[in-house]
Amino acid sequence: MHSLLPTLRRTLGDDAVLTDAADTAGYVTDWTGAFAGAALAVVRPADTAGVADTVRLCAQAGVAVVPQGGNTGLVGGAVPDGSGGDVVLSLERMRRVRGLDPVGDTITVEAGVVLRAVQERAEAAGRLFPLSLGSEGSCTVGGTVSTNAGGTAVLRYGMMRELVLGLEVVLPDGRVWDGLRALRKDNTGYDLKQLFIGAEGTLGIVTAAVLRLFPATPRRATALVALASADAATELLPLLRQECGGTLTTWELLGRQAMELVLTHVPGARDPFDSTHEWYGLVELAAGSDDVGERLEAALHAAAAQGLLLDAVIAGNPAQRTSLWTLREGLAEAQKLDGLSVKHDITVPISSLAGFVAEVGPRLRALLPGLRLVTYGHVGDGNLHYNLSAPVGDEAALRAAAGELTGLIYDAVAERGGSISAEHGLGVLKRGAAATYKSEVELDLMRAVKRALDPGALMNPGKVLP
Ligand code: FAD
Ligand code: 2HG
Ligand code: ZN
Repeated sequence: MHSLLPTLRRTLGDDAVLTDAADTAGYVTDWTGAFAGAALAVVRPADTAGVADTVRLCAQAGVAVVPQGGNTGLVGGAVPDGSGGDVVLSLERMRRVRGLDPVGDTITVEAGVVLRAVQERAEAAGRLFPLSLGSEGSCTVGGTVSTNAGGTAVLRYGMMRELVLGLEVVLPDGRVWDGLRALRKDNTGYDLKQLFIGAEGTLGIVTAAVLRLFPATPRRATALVALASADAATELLPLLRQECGGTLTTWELLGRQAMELVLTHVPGARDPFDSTHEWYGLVELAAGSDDVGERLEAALHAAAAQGLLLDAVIAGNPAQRTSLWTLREGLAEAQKLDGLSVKHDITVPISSLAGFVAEVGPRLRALLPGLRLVTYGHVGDGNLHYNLSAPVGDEAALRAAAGELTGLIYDAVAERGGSISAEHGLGVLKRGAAATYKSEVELDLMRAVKRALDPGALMNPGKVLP
């Protein structure tokens, strides 16, 4: 037995240190099933002091630490490699809400608090915490900070980076940085919290955060629209902005193949249109007291008058709204249930997005006939999940062609000044591609930051940095 284990048990208590394979299995395999490793132990401290003790003891023993929240990440960042030599540090026992300030509109929460619990706590106080993802019932504050998560309300509220005011972080040497400030203005040199947001656990362990709250938006208007092309989706955006103003919260896109997967695999999913369409858009407006229903109808009439819409269904009640959202939020699960897929979480300038779709699809199908393009995403932010599913019954063909298909997609993204990761991060999945698509100067700066904060390279090794 590694000598670190009895020390960790003495310091944190026996129940905080898991080593049996049956107990650690859920922590060493990721949500997609594509990344599986092994751990020396899974350590579950109950407070910041326990996280600091764990990191310090691991550093002294030369053992690497892999931070983990809800383990819903999609790039293999939260699970250890196959060596069995690393410790997984789970924040799951750190679930306290430390405070809510209704005047300053902030909530201070520990890293293991699940996103939905933050939303619910804000709602109970008559406020809104707007980050919204399909995984919100399992993903955590620490994970969403560390991946700079996006989701379906970024158009209005921004990504997690824009929602964080302060952080508490355990540094790689075990010291605690108390940056839990609830200030909108703080120009005292480098904005250190931004280094840890999106760092995917490679620079330290987030133990708590101060998050921004917003006025509640109980009035909502939601519609699914049928579109002739991806072009129509990007052309509609300025119109929606103009007609809906600040109430426009969501503008999502789904291709027909995506719709088919969700109809096939998600119980209760139903196509609300009588005929099939190539593309669909999900639009939602939200407000405190505005009549968003009227605004949405006016916007859809204006869009139809300009020939941008083929059809539209407006949710008439909360159940119908849920049913429209199921078509969008069920997609990740549907594609997983369908079998092998290759994910591309990409972004290009919105004005280039339709051209990207029109050009790249046919080139991919020419490389692999029968390839299913499962395209969906946050079109209002220029972010597509440009995912691939195998030709029916031929996963081997997709496996064999995956490298070439991904290269073609990433080259086309780079040519348009886009990014190979819009919101999921680099993790293990994309760290090799980052070496190709990031400049030497950017990579040098990233390595310099890593060396400065984690000279022993013990924080989530093998992730993010090529
Ligand atoms: P984990 O998966 O546990 O970890 C993610 C990364 O953060 C890892 O590198 C890990 O080491 C690190 N980390 C975790 N906690 C800490 C911490 N306390 N300190 C330091 N590092 C830490 N993502 C989006 O952006 N938008 C979406 O719309 C979206 N939808 C999704 C839908 C589904 C169905 C699923 C399964 C995933 C989706 N995701 C989405 C991806 C994922 O949910 C997010 O990346 C989320 O932020 C991960 O949170 P987590 O707590 O599960 O983190
Ligand atoms: C979403 O927007 C998520 O549904 C998941 O970011 C995307 O699974 C995916 O590729
Ligand atoms: Zn997404």
